[in-house]
Amino acid sequence: MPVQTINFHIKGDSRGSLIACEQNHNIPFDIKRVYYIFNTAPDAVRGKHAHKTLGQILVCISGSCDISTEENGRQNTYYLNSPTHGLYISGLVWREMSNFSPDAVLLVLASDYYKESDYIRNYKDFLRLTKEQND
Ligand code: T46
Repeated sequence: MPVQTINFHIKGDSRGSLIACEQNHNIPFDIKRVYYIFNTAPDAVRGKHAHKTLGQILVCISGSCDISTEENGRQNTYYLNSPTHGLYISGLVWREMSNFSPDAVLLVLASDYYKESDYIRNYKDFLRLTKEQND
């Protein structure tokens, strides 16, 4: 499945909670890059692109935001509001992030380094590539 929700196992005790992300254990790829998005304007819409090969797990470790996805004609919106849940996106998936709360910090674990050549930033190109993939 190109878009999957992930529930992280919480190590908790009387002091609080801890979640560990380990490559090829609970994260299904080698983690080559970590970035985080914060201070997002309330009306901002980020993303608006797909990737050719990148796999990513998105976790809203503080606050909340919406992740809208489209793959193979299927559209969904996921409300991320917990450090205990992630969204795994791989394959040809158009994604948009919006509705960021003022305290939102969106953490992203990525399977590869930043490569602009992996981005599909034109929606018509995304639809064409989706069609080619299905032909
Ligand atoms: C994605 C969503 C969820 C870098 O230099 N290195 C990086 O690793 C990244 C991610 C970005 N950048 C530069 C490229 C742009 O000049 O930072 C600037 C903002 O990047 P972008 O407009 O692509 O950011 P978003 O929030 O629209 O998308 C990002 C990721 O780029 C993308 O892979 O899936 O978050």
